[in-house]
Amino acid sequence: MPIADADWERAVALLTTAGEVALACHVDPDGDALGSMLAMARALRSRGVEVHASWGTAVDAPTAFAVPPQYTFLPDLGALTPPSAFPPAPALLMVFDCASPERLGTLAPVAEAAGATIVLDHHSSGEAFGDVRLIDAAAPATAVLVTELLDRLGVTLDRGIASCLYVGLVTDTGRFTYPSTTAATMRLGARLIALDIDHAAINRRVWETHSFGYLKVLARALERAAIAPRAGLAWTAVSQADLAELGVSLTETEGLIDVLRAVEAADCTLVAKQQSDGAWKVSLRSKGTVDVGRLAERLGGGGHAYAAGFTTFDGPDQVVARVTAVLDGDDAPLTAPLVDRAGA
Ligand SMILES: [Mn+2]
Repeated sequence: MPIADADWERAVALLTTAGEVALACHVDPDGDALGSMLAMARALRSRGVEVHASWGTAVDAPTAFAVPPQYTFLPDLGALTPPSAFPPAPALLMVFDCASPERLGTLAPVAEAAGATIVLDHHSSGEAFGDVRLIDAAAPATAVLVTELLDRLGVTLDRGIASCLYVGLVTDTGRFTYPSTTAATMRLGARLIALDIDHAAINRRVWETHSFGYLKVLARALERAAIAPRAGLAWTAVSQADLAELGVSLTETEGLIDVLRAVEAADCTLVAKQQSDGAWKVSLRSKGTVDVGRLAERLGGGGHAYAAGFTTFDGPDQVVARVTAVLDGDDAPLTAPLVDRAGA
């Protein structure tokens, strides 16, 4: 459902009077979470607002506060606030790309304590939270919603803001290839490129630059990949041992699932990645037949029709058994057309 004008206006009113704003995105930020938050931070600073921008870590699995290597070219990273210095009870908090307060990890209590919270997100599932909810499940990226908010605030997009928004857009649309991509998505891409961003360098850095260790992790993951033919599922797993032996961080393995996704025999792709606390973070992708968002919900997680996930302490074999049981069942979650491409 599109966001009501009244909600946009409430967000604009809160932001127009705020002298200080705290911004947070989800733990283990991806390109959209990070790009959306950094774009907003830069825009607010250009208006003279004092900004604190950060993200927490998983409550049970503390990790260092570090920008994933593929995003270290983004502007203003030096102005990020470590989570330990984040204001515990800001008058105004903005939350990006976060379907539930849990996804804020160690910063979740801030959403409780804040005077007002504005949530910008495009996940269809999750626990409703926040005072002003700018949520559009049809939006291909949170960065699209940030752009609309900046337009409504009358912010002129500079090259830095445009680079941040472009990273959010290009990562969550899989370089404009996922079904959520519409004519409007391409028009926004064109608008950002017209602002003289170095889109070729951004794409090379985000998609085509890896450590040698990552290629070795990829080789292991592909070696152990398997297909469950009846369910149409291709799957693999990456353990903490793989990562430790090859000196690779979890955030570096974000693109692994896209490699596996190429398997023709599979409509559905699953990658289980072991977290530092031993839990397995399970990512799911669909090429269109299965609604993996609803699949993930049945297994305690959530997400979008085409990209979703859940976390469990069960090992990969048990995870695959549970997922294939749902996919092989009579009431397997199938997709309905999500996007009105002609209208967008
Ligand atoms: Mn997103």
